[in-house]
Amino acid sequence: MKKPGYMLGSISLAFFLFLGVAHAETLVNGSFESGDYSGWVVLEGGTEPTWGTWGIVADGQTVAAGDELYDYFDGINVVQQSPGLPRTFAATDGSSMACQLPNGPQDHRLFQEVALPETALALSWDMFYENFKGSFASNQALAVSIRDLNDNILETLFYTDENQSQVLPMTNFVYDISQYAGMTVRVDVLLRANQHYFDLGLDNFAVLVSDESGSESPEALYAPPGWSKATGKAVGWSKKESLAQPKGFSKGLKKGWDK
Ligand SMILES: [Ca+2]
Repeated sequence: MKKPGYMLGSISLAFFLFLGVAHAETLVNGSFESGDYSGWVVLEGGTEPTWGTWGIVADGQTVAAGDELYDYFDGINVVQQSPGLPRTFAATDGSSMACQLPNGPQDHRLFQEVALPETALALSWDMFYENFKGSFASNQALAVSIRDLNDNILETLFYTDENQSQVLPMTNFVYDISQYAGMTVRVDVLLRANQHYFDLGLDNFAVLVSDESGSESPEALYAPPGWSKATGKAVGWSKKESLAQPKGFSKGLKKGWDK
């Protein structure tokens, strides 16, 4: 018969192993430390190359109205016009981060195809936004979704519904994606800025996996705010079950902001 202390130790170790999480290498350049969008696909709708900028900014960099910022989609420098400027960017991991600064009515996407390991637990990332319209709409919205390789949305993890504020400071998000473990999926950000300026910043995407070594990844070190130790589920943000599929990825409008 085992001693009570031994039993307790076994239970504690098993509990620890089950709860331990660590970062996986399956998602590459999630912190944009390459200084570009290596590993990612950036897209913009419409035909106006200056109506959106998928930029990379350095930690501490200030972008002012009238400054040029390189757009990694169109491959040109774009003069920035957002009323959110000047803005000083603060990376949450490393020395650089991603941003999208719309200048006119356009859709913008950023995604990466990720082979999730069987041990995948959650997707974690840091994000800020500021919507100058003052309200959200289907064409004035921000969504972070898991898509299949045919671009079908499997689950929308975050969506700017009526419960979300118009201005969000840099915030860590963590969502349970364990149901997609073993699958190759697209980790996808969609910004639809068709009515007004809508600034976005992103950093530190990571897939959290269960840590079977149990040695170097104490759960307390990795579990970000919002992660429930009790359930292994994301808390604090409501999941939206579905988001209407954007109609194509078209077309921007050759006029000012939609009313
Ligand atoms: Ca970074």
